[in-house]
Amino acid sequence: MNEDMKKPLLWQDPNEGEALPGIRINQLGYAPKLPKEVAVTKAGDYVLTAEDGGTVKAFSDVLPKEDAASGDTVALLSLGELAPGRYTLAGAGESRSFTVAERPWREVTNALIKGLYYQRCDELKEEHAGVYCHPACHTKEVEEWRRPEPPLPKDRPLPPWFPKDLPPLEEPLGEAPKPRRIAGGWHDAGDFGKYVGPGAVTVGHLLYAWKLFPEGCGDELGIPESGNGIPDILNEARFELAWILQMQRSDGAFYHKLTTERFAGFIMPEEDEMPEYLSPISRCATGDAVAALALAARVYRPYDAAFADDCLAAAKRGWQWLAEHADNRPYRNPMGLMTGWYGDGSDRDERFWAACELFAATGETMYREAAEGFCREGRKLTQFGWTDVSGLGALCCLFDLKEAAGAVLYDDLKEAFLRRSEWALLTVKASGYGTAIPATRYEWGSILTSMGNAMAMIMNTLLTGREDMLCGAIGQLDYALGRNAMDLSFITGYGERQIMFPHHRPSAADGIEAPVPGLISGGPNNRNNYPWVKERLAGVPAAKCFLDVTDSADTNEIAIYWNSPAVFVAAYLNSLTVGDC
Ligand code: 9MR
Ligand code: ZN
Repeated sequence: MNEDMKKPLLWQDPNEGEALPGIRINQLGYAPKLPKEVAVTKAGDYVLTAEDGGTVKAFSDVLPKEDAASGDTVALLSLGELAPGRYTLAGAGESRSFTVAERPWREVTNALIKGLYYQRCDELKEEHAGVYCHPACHTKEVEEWRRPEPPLPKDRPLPPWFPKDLPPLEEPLGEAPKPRRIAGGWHDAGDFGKYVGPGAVTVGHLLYAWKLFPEGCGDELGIPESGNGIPDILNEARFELAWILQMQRSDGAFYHKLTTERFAGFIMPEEDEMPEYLSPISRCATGDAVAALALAARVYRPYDAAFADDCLAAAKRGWQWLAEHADNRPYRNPMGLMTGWYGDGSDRDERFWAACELFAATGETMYREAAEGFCREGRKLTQFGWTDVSGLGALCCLFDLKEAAGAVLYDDLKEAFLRRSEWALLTVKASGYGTAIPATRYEWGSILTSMGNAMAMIMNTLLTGREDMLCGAIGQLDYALGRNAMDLSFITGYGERQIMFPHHRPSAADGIEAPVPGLISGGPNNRNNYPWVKERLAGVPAAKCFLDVTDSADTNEIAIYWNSPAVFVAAYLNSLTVGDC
C-alpha cells in the first residue's frame, strides 16, 4: 500500500491515540426550531452561551453513561429552541462552538444529490464538475458474459448469507446479441461497476424524497440538465433510469450488472479500458428495475409522457417475466466474473416492491393481489437497502396508495410498520450518541442502518406526528456530520473534521487533495473486515472500527445507495427549515 495514502491531512486517526474533543456536535450546525442534541463524553457542569457571552442554558452534574458500541461514556444534552447565531458549550475543561442557522443543511442536501452526478459513467464537463471533470469513460460496445463455466469445485465456499446449495447459473437466451453500446448509469461505489438492483434502489430513495419533500430537495445543482424545467433531483435519477432501461433483455428480464471482469486499479474511469460484460440476469435485479420504472412512470409523467410510457411498458414486461419465473433463484457470479456479487438470498421483497409500484401505476387488480400476497407473508417494512427493499414498498403503500390500498396494504401494513419502526427508536435510545445502529451491527456500510432507520423514523413521524421519532431521525444526520465516536463527518467536503480518503477510485487517482464532494462513507465496521484492517483495529470498539484510509473499502468506501437514503433524510430535515428563511 502507498504509505502516503494512509496519512490523513486534516485530522489524525483517533484510533492512534489522538485525544478527541469531549464535546461532539453536528459540525454543520442546527436549525433554530428543531430538536437539537450535542453529545458530551465528560462528567461535569456545562454552560451554553450566546455570542454576546450571555448564558442561554446550564446543565449541572451531567453524568455520561457507558456506551456499548464505542466504549465511551456519553450523555446527550438537549438544547431546545435557539435563535440563529453562534453558540459555545463549555464544561469539564473544554468548550466547543457551533452554529444555529436558518437553513443549516441546505447545501449538504444539494451536495449529496450532486454526489450522484459525480458517479455518472459519462464525460464530466468542467462547467459542471469543476476540478473533478474527466473525459467520457467505458464507451466501448459490450457483450454478454458467455464463457463456458468449468465444473464447480464441490467444496466451493459460499457467502454466509447464501442458501445452502449453489443455484444453477442463469442460462443466456438464444443466440448472443450483437455487441452494443450501453450508455450512462452511475458507477456504483468506489469501483466503476454498474449494478441494476442497487441503482434501482437508489432511484427509489431519490424519487420518494422528491415525492414527499419536493421543497427540501433543492435545485440548480449545476448538472448538465439544470434549468430544463425539471427538478435536478429528477434529472439526476433519470440518468440512471435511462441506463436501467437499456439493461432489459429481450425477454423482459434484467441483467444483474454491467462490469469489467475484475475491479480496475486505482485509476480514473476513462483509463479503465477493460471490456465490460453484461452478467447473467437475475430475479432481484428484475424486481428492483420493475419497481423503479413503474414508480418513474408516475413521477415523470407530468414532465415527459413518452418517457413515462417507456418506463411503464418496460416495467410491465419485466413483471410478466417475473410472473413466469416465480421460483426464487438467487444470483451468483459465473466463475471468472469477479466484480460485486450483490447476492440476495430472497427475491420476495423485490417482488413485493414491484407489485406495489405497478399497482400504484396502473390500479390493476392483478398487481394489488400480488402485492397483498407478498405482504401477507410478513415483510420487514423498515428496510431500505439492496438486500431488503420492503421499506420502499411500504413508502408506496403508506404515502401514495394510502387508504385506497385497502385493509392488507394499508391498515395491516401500517400497523406492522408502526410496530417495527419502534425498533429504530429503541436502537437510538440504547446508544450513547443516539445512533440508530445496534452495538452488535456495525457491518460493512453501517451508515445504511443509521440512514434506513432514520427513514423509518421519518415515515413514523409523518404518520403520527411524534416528536421523539423526529428527534431520532435528526440524530442520524447529526451522526453523519460529526456527533459520533470518531468526531468525524462521514460526508466528503462537509464538516470541521471530515473524511479525506474514501475508498473511491476518482478521489484517489485525480491528483486533487480534496476527495470528490458530497459522498458518504460506509462508516465503522467490525464484522467482515480485511485481515490488515482487523489487525490494525484489534481491540477497538465497534463504533470506532473505521479507517480514513483509501484501501479500507470495508470501512471507508462510498456507494450510491448510501448517498441516497442520506438524501431522503437530509431533504426531509431541509424541508422542515424552508419556512424559516
Ligand atoms: O454493500 C455491499 C456490502 O453489503 C457487502 O458487505 C460488501 C462485501 O461483499 O459489498 C458491498 O458492495 C460492494 C459491491 O459488491 C461492489 N461495489 C462496491 C460496493 C460497496 O462496498
Ligand atoms: Zn464509466
